[in-house]
Amino acid sequence: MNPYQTLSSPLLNDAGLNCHAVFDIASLSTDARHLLIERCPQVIKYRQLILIGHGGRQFWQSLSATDAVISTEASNHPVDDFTVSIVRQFFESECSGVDYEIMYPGAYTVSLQELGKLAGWHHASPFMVGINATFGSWFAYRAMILANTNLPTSTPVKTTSPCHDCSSKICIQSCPAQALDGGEFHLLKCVSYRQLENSRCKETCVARVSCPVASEHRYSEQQIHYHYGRSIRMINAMAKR
Ligand code: B12
Repeated sequence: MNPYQTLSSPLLNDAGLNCHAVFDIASLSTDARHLLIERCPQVIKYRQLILIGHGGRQFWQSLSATDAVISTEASNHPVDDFTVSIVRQFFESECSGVDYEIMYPGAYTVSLQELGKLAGWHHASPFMVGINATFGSWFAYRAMILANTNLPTSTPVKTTSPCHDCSSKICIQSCPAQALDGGEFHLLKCVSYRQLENSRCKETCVARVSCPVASEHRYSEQQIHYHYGRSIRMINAMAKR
């Protein structure tokens, strides 16, 4: 069990949705509550906010074992579809009759990384994706749900950033776009380099892959290519507009 796995649900955990944080909305800071209300007004109808993520490889293995075709078509969202179907099954079987709404995946623009900070999952890394001591950067936010549940609230996991003790800063040196120079992430350098014909980061992130933290949890090549393939297609589409 990892320190973020606070719900014992076999449905979630067997699907690799093994990171959970339950917040009582009324106990959030006033600032966080206002931001949430601004971004998703429905918040006022619910008691709890549940953040669900995956850490490590199990999620992809479980997704691959379903009939979902892991398509590279931008219109197809097997990761989100699989997550939503597991979350719905979780509510049907383990929180039956409870009102809930899935806000992510969806159209709402709440910062998942800010929620991850509140949950103690997220430390900033030089390469923009969050990092934590258990999974390194090999975790992501898969669902955010508002619900009238009475689940036990989770205590934020307190850890220091693994980047703190990293003396080599190999990610900064290995970025072919020099997009991490000076310890800051330069999105434009990253994105412009990724769009080049002979880019080494078209369907991967050389800096992220070079990070030694929790490399045993590193996604498979197929999963890395899937996620970065999607983001490069989104970037290319935005550039054409
Ligand atoms: C836009 C986006 C991108 C854009 C980046 C554009 C940019 N300007 O940064 C693009 C398309 C390039 C991108 C790519 C990728 N992304 Co992206 N992306 C996002 C997205 C949708 C929003 C990020 C963002 O703009 N955040 C800042 C915004 C929300 O700030 P804001 O509106 O100004 O809000 C501020 C305040 O109002 C306040 N706030 C807002 N809401 C709330 C709520 C609370 C409670 C509080 C306290 C505060 C608060 O905080 C913000 C200030 O920090 C997030 C998902 C999400 N909804 O968070 C994923 C996300 C950041 N991406 C993610 C990933 C993994 C990637 C990719 C690696 C590919 C992928 N999809 O797997 C690539 C690689 C990036 C690269 N090197 O090229 C992950 C990171 C996971 C992690 N472990 O940290 C996220 C979290 C998605 C996920 N499902 O997990 N991405």
